[in-house]
Amino acid sequence: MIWNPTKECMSREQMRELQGKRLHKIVEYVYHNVPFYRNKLQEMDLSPADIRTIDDIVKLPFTTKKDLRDNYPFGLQAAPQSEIIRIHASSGTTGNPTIVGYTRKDISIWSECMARSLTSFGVTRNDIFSVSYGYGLFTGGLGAHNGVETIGASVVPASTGNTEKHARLIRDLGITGIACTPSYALYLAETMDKLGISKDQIKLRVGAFGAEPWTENMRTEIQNRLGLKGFNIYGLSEIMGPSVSYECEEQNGSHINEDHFFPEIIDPVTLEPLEPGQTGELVFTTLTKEGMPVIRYRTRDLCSLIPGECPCGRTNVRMSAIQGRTDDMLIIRGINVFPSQVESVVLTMEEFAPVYMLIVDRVNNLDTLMVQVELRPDYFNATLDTPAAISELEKRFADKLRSVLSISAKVQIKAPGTIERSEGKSKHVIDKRQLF
Ligand code: DLL
Repeated sequence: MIWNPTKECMSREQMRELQGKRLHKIVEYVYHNVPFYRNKLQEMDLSPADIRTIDDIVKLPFTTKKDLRDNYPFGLQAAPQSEIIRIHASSGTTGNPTIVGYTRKDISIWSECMARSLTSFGVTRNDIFSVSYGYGLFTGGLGAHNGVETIGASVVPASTGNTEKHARLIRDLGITGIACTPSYALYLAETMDKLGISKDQIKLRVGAFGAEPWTENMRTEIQNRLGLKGFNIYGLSEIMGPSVSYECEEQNGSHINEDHFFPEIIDPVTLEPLEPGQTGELVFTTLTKEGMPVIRYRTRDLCSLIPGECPCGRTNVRMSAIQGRTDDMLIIRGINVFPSQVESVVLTMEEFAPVYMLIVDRVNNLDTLMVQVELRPDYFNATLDTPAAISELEKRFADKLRSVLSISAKVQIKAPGTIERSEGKSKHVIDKRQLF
């Protein structure tokens, strides 16, 4: 089933024409409403009149996460505040999160994209569907929720946490679909084993998994343990949230909602466009967004675009699975974490030297984060013989980290000089998971 055949199956010529018209309109819109873009265009001697077809996109400047940070909180917002009906936020590389406001039309387009995705996964109004992405500032929960309501299935807003209760609800309500991170799906399977709930006592048949990288091995394991078919869903807060792209039954790449989000692949070093099929950095331009449109946003995600027709009938272009990132962002339990956020906390505490290490692992299908930090020699001598002081310091550090990262971390305070130094670029992460 296809939710919107007109938009998901249009000819390539029609799509490019539509994209060209929308690009012209969005450039005109940001030029008049966002001084940041107007200045950038003027510096390049460009005016909206220069952008007529989708091929003109290469003339436009890129936007980066740093631009969003520098314009915190509302500097890139194009619509007046009275038109904004929802605000989401995602982790920034330092203390400030990235703020994204949505107008009513934005939310309605997002719900439509989410409905396209769920329909592609085989979800219908007859399903009982649990949304187990976190609700809140993260786009996963509310984004998926609106899509389920749009197609008319019964939504169970389970969110994350309280997994035992959730497992029982899946059995007792006969829940047939679930949206969550792939690692949460495995954790759920484990919880069901613990509770003695077997695969034949539950009716799950569809999973919408995303928000973090996952492998084909993970897909097979989740499918075997929960008895469902798992589909990939991709998105990012700066562009929309879940449903920027989605798999179809062919499971050979994820179709991009390219009437709303125009994709490009560039060489992350030269910034030159790459050919279809080549792997590089994914760049998106929002073609219809009103709240916070972005022009050529560098996602830092590495993947390729898959040329050619898909047997499912959809004509919108597909992207491969994400193969890595060009920056040091980690995704831990579905939450984006930058080592620089940890550094910003370390620097606020005078007891610590600016030497730290994040150790990420996956234990029983749950991501774990341990942060090691070194005491400064003067504090080391002063606190050595008072274990109570060390544990008070650990607690203070852990609390500060939790408030900045939005996830809890184990902390380990180390003696001066004991965290390994690297000779070249300093290394702050040991990731023991095998995600790509
Ligand atoms: O993770 C939005 C989302 C929610 C997508 C629920 C899918 C499902 P952010 O928190 O801004 O937004 O994180 C965006 O997560 O740039 C990728 O690096 C990664 N990511 C998201 N989906 C996938 C996926 C949401 N399916 C960042 N596969 C992105 C691999 C993914 N990585």
